[in-house]
Amino acid sequence: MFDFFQDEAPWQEPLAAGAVILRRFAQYDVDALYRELIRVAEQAPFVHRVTPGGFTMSVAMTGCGAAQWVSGREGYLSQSQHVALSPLLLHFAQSAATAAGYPHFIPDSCLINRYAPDSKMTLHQDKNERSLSHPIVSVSLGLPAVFLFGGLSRSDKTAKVLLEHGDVVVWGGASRLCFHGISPLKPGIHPLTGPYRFNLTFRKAL
Ligand code: MD6
Ligand code: FE
Repeated sequence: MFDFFQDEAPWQEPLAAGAVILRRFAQYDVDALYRELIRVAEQAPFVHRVTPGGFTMSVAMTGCGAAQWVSGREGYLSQSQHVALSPLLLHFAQSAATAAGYPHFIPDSCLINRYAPDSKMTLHQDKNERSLSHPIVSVSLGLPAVFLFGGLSRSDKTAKVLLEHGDVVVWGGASRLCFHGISPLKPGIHPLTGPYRFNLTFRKAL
């Protein structure tokens, strides 16, 4: 076992109304979450999707659960053939949501993003979920990345926060439609994930 965290207790950092960073919340679950991610990717390999504008995304994606992301324009597709959202993932997401003040969150889907060096996520809103009254729980694994968190309009100023291995962001409520993104990933090697950053986002999509 690697001692990534030197037994630092988790702490919370408010990000915006309804949004909070749970620093190191996943510290005891990172190995199990990573194993789950590998298991999902063995059954549903990572792919680089093409955006509605015709650009191939630098981030590779997979996922599990009832709904899989298809593209910005098509939104979610309910799939009969899919990798199940495991009890471990479900319970993890619910405990993070509860810690952030959303005790009734029942996700049905988990999207998994893989960032290699220079991969980025341009500013976007997550608005394809059927009900926006549910929060999103986001877990970062591996290399650190700069997370951009803006307002309800694309041109709003963005806060820049570093998300590190084991950090969790939960947001809903007034912030649910805030624009956000990830700056190009700096190259590095992480003891668990090697040259990658992974991000798991749990949602109630359907
Ligand atoms: C990422 N995250 O952290 C990208 N979306 O790699 C997201 O796009 C995201 O972290 C909705 C809610 C939480 C997120
Ligand atoms: Fe997003």
